[in-house]
Amino acid sequence: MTKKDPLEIIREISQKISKLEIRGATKITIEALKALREFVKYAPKENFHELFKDAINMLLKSRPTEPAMQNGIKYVLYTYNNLAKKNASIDEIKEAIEITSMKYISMIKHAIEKIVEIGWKRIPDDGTIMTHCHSSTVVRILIEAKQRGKSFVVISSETRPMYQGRITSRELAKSGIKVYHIVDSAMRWAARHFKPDLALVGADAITSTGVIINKVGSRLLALTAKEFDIPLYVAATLLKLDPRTAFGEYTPIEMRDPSEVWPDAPENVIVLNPAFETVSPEYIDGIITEFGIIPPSEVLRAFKELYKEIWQISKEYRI
Ligand code: RI2
Repeated sequence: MTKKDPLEIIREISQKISKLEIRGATKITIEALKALREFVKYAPKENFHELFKDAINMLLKSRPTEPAMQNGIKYVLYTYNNLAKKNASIDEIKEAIEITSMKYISMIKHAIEKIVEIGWKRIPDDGTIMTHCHSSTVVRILIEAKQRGKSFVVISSETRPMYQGRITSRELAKSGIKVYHIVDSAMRWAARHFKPDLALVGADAITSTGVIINKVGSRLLALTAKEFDIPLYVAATLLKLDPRTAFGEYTPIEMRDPSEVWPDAPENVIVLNPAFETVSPEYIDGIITEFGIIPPSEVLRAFKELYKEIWQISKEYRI
């Protein structure tokens, strides 16, 4: 085995996550946990505890609005703490970290499979669907619906400043789905013009009261959907629920580098770049989760039922 700097593995992934080279809540989660597995392979026994804590902190800081990743990391951390308390050997600890990381990865993959299985049936045949940004969950639902023989059109907004909407449009078009690609500010125009049957977005975070946090522009879509009576659905695993919100805290909204919006903005122009925004429960007709399609008011109950262990851990680790 060639020697690798274990913290370098984590640093590299964290930077890729911060720079959006790895992006999308589900992908970030899987890659962060894979990196932890890789880290333990190379971490030396002598200062393992110290390095492990640095690795965890680096990953947690990479993107603040990603509870699916944070829940996974807490899950691994819990295993680590239990064994460290019992003075388990480093080999035992390493093995347990690897197993727990893999377990969480398969939990999230399994959750997405279930969501796709449920979600494709909601796609209206011969209908028009509006979406925003790039959610791998939403794209998978749409592709599944297409493969099951449904015919529909998707309106995809470009998602300034990083244009994730182009990824959506490209992936859907490649799967033979007809796509209309619009600028974000044409959302209302598109809704009036096409009279869509459904709006469907992903989520980065879900709060304990069923508020959804998703790419900035999602609330504009929600307001548009409300105005034209278009049902709005959110497709997201309950692993994106931020348990801290049940204990009084807010999910932080990531403010990104202004240069993504305007790299050479003139002096005295203050460029703001919030990455996400909230969509309140009153705009949401249903959340397509691995538990089924549920109203926002049911998310905490469903999370507690499905992920008992993670809920217990979150009560202990309010990080
Ligand atoms: P999946 C993305 O954030 C979008 O906001 C998308 O709706 C969300 O992650 C969920 O994506 P970003 O990483 O987990 O582009 O469904 O900032 O792939």
